[in-house]
Amino acid sequence: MEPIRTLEQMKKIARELPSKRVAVVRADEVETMSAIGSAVKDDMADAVLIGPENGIREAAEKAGFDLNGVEIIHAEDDKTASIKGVEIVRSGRADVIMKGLVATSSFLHAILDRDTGIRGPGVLSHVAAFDVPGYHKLLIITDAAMNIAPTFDQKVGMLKNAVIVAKALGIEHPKSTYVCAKEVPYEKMPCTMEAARMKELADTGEFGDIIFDAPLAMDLAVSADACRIKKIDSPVGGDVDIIVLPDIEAANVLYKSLIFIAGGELGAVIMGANNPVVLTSRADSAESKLCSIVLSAVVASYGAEGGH
Ligand code: COD
Repeated sequence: MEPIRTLEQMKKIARELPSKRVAVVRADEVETMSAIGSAVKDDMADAVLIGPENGIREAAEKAGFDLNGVEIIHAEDDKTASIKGVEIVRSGRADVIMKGLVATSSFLHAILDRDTGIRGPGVLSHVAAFDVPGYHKLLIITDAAMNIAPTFDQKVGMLKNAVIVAKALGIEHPKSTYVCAKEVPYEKMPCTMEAARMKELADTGEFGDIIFDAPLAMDLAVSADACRIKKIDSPVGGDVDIIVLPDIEAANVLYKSLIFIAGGELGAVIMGANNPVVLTSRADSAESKLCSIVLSAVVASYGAEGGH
């Protein structure tokens, strides 16, 4: 499969794949309903909607989504809806779980529950694939929304999760880095030391057949001109696919800057659970919400079929 370079290409691939089923927790919200409705109408996903039934029907009417043939599971409150959603995914009746109007913490705790949840063996982390005017391909960043101050081991898990997303997008040898403020290890900047440690680990093959170089500053990761001017010869420089960021602040600032300054759209997914999880941000556009559903469906197809 050719690497997917834009979100439009990703949607085209999703239409060609067998539809994955998305369990939407508290679907009684117009924005969520519009996104899932667009994905269903455009043959990119199927849905099961969980939450107060009247609210779901009202939201669907406002979103212009015909619920004929769509399964609705009534659940009055956040906790019940979250538990039901997770149960449906656990039992294999859906492939992806999505957060609607439910509070983030109720939703994540149902997923993380050791007995009834769908947590996998590793870290859960947020992976966002950006389509940004001014960059020549998708730019994958992690973690802007889940891990607040990740340890080194959690960052290792974050990169592994992002690599799965890259591979699901057809990027066989994702060029990856840990972005810092400097491109040489420097004791006074702990991130640069950590990035150098990640490079040592990458050299042992811990991340599979990716191309890894770090530390790199942001300009060097995305700009070949910057590499030339600064005389940096890096196999990742100017052509990065995946960027690991030091913490949620750095990643969230980059995420919001790519949207609000650079005009980017994105698809995002929480990886590391047994199924992809969609957790959109209120700041995401309708298109980005749709692309998050589509990205999660593409990742679910990749997981289920061990490749597309
Ligand atoms: N991966 C795997 N397991 C995890 C993870 C993770 N990322 N986070 C927590 N767990 C497990 C723990 O091992 C433990 O077993 C259980 O879950 C509870 O762990 P706590 O007590 O550390 O977790 P909480 O409840 O304090 O916080 C977990 C959250 C994901 C809710 C927390 O990290 C958080 O609030 N993240 C930011 C979410 C957010 O607000 N995002 C939107 C704005 S950017």
